[in-house]
Amino acid sequence: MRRLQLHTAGESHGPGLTALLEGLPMGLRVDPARIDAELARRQEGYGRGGRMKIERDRVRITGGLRRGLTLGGPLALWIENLDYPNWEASMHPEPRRGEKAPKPVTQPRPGHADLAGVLKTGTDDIRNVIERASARETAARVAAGAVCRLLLEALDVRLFSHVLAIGGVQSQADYGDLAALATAAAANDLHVADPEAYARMLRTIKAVWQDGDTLGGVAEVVVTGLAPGLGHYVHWERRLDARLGAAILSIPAVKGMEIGPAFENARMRGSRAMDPILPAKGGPLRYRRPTNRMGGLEGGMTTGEPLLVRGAMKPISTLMQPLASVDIASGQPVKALRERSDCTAVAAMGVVMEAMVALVLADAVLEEFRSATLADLKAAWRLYRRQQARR
Ligand code: EPS
Repeated sequence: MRRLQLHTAGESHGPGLTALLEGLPMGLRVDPARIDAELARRQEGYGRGGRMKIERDRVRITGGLRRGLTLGGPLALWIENLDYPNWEASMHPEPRRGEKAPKPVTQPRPGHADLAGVLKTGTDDIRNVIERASARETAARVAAGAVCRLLLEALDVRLFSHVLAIGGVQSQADYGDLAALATAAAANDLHVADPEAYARMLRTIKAVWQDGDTLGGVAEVVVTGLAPGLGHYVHWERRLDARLGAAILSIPAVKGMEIGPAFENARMRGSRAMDPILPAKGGPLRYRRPTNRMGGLEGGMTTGEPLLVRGAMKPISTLMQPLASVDIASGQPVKALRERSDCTAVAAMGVVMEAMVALVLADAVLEEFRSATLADLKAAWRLYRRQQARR
C-alpha cells in the first residue's frame, strides 16, 4: 500500500471490530447505509453457521467525517459484535464472581492457524491465536472496502463479485454482458449467476453439511470503468498484479489467486492466449481488444478492459466430523476442535475480495493522481482519460 493504509483491530469474540483507513482525500461523501449494505452481503449465503444468525453487522463512523464528507484525516469505523455478551466471561482478565475460568482450547484443527500459532507463540490456549485469526476480522475490511468503492464510484469505476464454483459445482458465466452477470449474481444469496448451478450448489451444500463436512470454492471480482495504466511496470512492488495478489491471498482460507483465465492460458499457445489489438473509432481509446484473456492487466498495469480477479478458497477447516490431531497439553492423539462454524462461505469471500480489490485500486488511483480533495482527483482522472483518447 502506498497512499491508503488500512489497519483493523478486534477479536472474533471481543466487543467489536475497528477499521482505520488513512489517506482518503477530503470531500468524499460516505453514506453509512452503503457500508451496511456491503456488511449485510458479507453475512449472507446458505452454508453460513450459527454466528451469522446472531450478528447484524452495522457500521458506526467514529472519526474522519464532517457533515457526511471526509475531512482528509483517518476514517475510523466501528462494528459491534452482538455475540460479545455470550463470550464476555472468556475475554475478561480474571473470572468474575460466579464465573468459571474458560477451558483452554488444546486440540488444533488441521487447516486453521491453530498449530502454527501454538508453535510460533508457545501459548497453552489456542483461543489466544484464533480470536484474531478468525475470519470475523474480514467484516472490518468490508467496511473499509465499501468506502474505497465509493471513491471509485466517483470516478465511474464499478465492481461486483460472483461465485464461479462451490465444491465441484461450476457456474457458467457469460462475460459478453457484464451488467447482466452482475444482476444475475445479485439475485441469490450465493451470488451465483447461473440458476442451474445455484440449485445444484444448494443441494451439494446441504448434503455435505449433513455429513459434518465443509466446502470451498472460487469467486471472481469484475471491475469496469478503469482507465489503462494504473499500476506500473518499473518495479516489482508497483505491479498491480502483485498488489492484487497480496490483497486477495491475505483473505483467510484463500490459497489461490488468478488474473482472468490464467491457469487455462498457461496450457494454451500464445497465439490463442493473447488479446489482439484492433483499431477503434468513437470509443474512449483509439484501440480495442476483441477478447480479455489477460483479465484486464498487461505489464503490471490495467489495460482498460474489465479487470477479472479470481480467488480460490479452501474448504472451511472446522469440521463437525473432525480429523486426527494431537492435544497440545497431553501430547495424546485426539480429534481436532469441533465448534460452531460455517459449512461454506464462498459468497462471503467474494464480498471480502471486492473490498480488497477496491482498496488496492483506490490506492493505485491515489498513487497515480495525488490529490488532497475528491474534486482534484476527479479533475485529474478526467484529464488523464482525455489524454488517453488521443494517444
Ligand atoms: C465469522 C465469524 C466466526 C466464524 C467464521 C467467520 O464466528 P464464530 O467463530 O464465533 O462462529 O463463524 O470464521 C471461520 C469460519 C474461521 O474459521 O475463522 C465471520 O464473521 O465471518
